[in-house]
Amino acid sequence: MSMGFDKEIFKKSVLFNMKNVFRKTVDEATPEQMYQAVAYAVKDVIIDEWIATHKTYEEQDVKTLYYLSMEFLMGRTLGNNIISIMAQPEVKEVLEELGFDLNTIEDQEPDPALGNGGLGRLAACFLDSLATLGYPAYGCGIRYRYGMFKQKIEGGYQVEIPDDWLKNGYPFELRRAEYATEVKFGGYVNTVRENGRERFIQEGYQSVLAVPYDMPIVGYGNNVVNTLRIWDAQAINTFSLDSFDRGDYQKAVEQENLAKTIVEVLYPNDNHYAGKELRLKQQYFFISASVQRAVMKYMEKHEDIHKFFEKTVFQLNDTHPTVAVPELMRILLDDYSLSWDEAWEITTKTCAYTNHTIMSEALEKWPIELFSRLLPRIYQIVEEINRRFQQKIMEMYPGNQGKLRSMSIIYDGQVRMANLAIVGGFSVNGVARLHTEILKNQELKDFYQMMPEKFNNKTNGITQRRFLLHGNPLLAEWVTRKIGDDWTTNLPHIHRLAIYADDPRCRQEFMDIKYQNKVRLAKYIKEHNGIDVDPRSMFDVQVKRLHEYKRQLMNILHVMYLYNQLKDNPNLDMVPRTFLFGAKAAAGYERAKLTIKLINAVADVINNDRSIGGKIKVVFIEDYKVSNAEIIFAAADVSEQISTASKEASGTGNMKFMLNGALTLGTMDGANVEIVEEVGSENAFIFGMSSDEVIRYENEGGYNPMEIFNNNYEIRRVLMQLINGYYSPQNPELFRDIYNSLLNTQSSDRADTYFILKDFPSYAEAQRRIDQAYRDEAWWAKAAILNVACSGKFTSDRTIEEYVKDIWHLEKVKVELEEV
Ligand code: T68
Repeated sequence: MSMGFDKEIFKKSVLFNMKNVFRKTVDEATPEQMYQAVAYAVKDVIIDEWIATHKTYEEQDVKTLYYLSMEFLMGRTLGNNIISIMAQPEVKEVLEELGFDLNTIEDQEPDPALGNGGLGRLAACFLDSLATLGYPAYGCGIRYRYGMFKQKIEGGYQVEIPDDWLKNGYPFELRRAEYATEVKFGGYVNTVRENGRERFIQEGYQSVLAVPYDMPIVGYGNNVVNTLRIWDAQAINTFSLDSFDRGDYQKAVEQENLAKTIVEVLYPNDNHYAGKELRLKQQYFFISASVQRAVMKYMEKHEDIHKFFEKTVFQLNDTHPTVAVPELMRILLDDYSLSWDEAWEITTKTCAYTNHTIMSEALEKWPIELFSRLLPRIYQIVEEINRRFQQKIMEMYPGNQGKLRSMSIIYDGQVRMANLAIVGGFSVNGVARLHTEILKNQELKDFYQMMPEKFNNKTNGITQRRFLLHGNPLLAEWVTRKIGDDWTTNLPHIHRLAIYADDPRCRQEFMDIKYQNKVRLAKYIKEHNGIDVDPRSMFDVQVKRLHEYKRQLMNILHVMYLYNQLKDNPNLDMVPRTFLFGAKAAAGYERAKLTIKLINAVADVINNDRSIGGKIKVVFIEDYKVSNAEIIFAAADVSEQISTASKEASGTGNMKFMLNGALTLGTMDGANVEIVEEVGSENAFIFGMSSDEVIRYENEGGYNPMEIFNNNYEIRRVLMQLINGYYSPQNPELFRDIYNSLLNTQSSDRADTYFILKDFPSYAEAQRRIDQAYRDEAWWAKAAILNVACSGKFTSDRTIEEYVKDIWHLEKVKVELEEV
């Protein structure tokens, strides 16, 4: 496919880089240096495709998507790029000839972690699919100096280590100083009259220079290379200050500091709004730069700004980029002198919004004081958007104060970003069918009634190129041997595997591969955590961000409950099981961090208890991230997707496990609903309350967990062990907060907000079904193969095609390389 790839040229390129960058020969090189030399050689191959792609886009004057996101959780690039240029066998050979192993070299790459979890990883999967399908797109984001922190476990506690991912430079990025753009903060708005029209001018502001770095996003075997553009902040040259400000030393220092702090670090909260001023600065910083550039790029080729939306679409990844709405308005009003109505038509035909959560604690609501001080002109525009929108509400629903209260953009001293995103765009989508229904019928009901045409669902997806082809080479080869390789770009074809689910030999082959992947994970755990796990045990895995609604606590309480049973009856007949956890807790989320400590405390007791004959092991895998996730999914037997129904908008880990042949243990939440629909409920383990039941309880003010505590001895015993020092003899009070959260009404929350005790009996029962089912290896193998076979819907290729058809309306592009 990749016409440009020549093994000998590539080898020379590696040797040349080694000499030129490190002044070394290959024999003297460290693996890290080898990684750099190889990465530059790969980039060299990619560059030609990158140039050709952008040339094609210009020639064909394509419509372009700007995927605006605070987060892109890319994971390592080298391995995927090598796969995408279809040169993996050759690169592997070259490295072997030079005395290196490709896996070891790939492991040298820092894991670019410019994201928290699902939302950031979704953005990365989308970029992969867009390039592979040949759609013109930019990802726009922030080049954080420090990404998601690295997690160490010390004494059972999480310790956060800064992620200095740029320490040795990042070979794949390209600094584009020529596209640097000024972004202004603060000051005040001056009104002047010009040609009978009011003009608004921001004065007394501070500014920073936004400098873009481009990363290539390589399509799979199609010569298409799109761009992830992440913005760095630099101090504006003091000499370019207004004459008025020149020599203002104080201001120069302040601007310097602003530039330094603005892109310093990714906020490590997922599904939580903290209201920090710096966060709003980050948002406006990358949005203003991205939107300015998009307008400039459009105007380089077109005359009429009125048709901007015909060539441009902005997708807002959650509300974090919502200032794009007033920023585009500002540019059209102030820089292009359009009327309000003209500007509004263009803006609302350009912007579209994706919602990723219904949890109220995640809703962005900026205090007016802060918002207007930092973005005075933007705030004026938001006020006017709000004034006009309120007028519309009053026309449609005369005298209805409830509608005003729920839908106003500015309300109760706050700017509500979701409301702004809904009003300022033409599309609002949820990320799984159930989630979209909850948006339409509960959370955003009034908006849905007023503008139903905007609402649509786009069930999330994942890229099979990373999470099967790269992450699970043994299974990928097996699948290809059985059905050919077109699943790599057409995942639904993987359904052809279904016929092999009934074949005993295929079942055996499948289980052998699973076993080898478990051995690989066991080795990883031994090397990184120093813990021995038995690959012959069942691997039961919950990896995702730590959050109360995801209920890692329910999982570990169940482990405690099982352990009690084993202590009562050491001969208990059960399949040996390894419970694996991986999760980062936001640095300020105390209860989440305490849950990590609890998991490790339980692990300590159980793993050191010889009397249970190794029937249970508990492992907390340190520093869960994209690169080890690939290894973990491949090795899983059971996929724990146990959020309180209605709380997990979609989930995407659930899809990665399914693709790798793990069986889902889950609630009817998020995309689990659709997973079960595809694979059949007989091939998954479903338990717990439905979202309707949960929402009904919530509306009724909760339930009484004390009743369960009083009536269920097993649960009571487990809960008492949280406060009697069973797992923390030195400090019996250590887990008191967790105990309280389950039984006592907290300051603002109901007791057991996430219905852990309520769902526990049904969860424990589902766990017993799993134990029984796993004993029948033939059945298990069949169900696992069927999970792989039925995963076709969950490719991000499908998700992207739906966005294109319903929202973006992009044209597919073919890129031809010129012969060299
Ligand atoms: C996740 N959201 C959803 N948020 O929780 C998950 N939030 O169900 C869904 O599958 C995924 O998005 C993709 O749609 C997040 O990951 C965040 O990370 C986040 C970050 C900052 C602020 C708020």
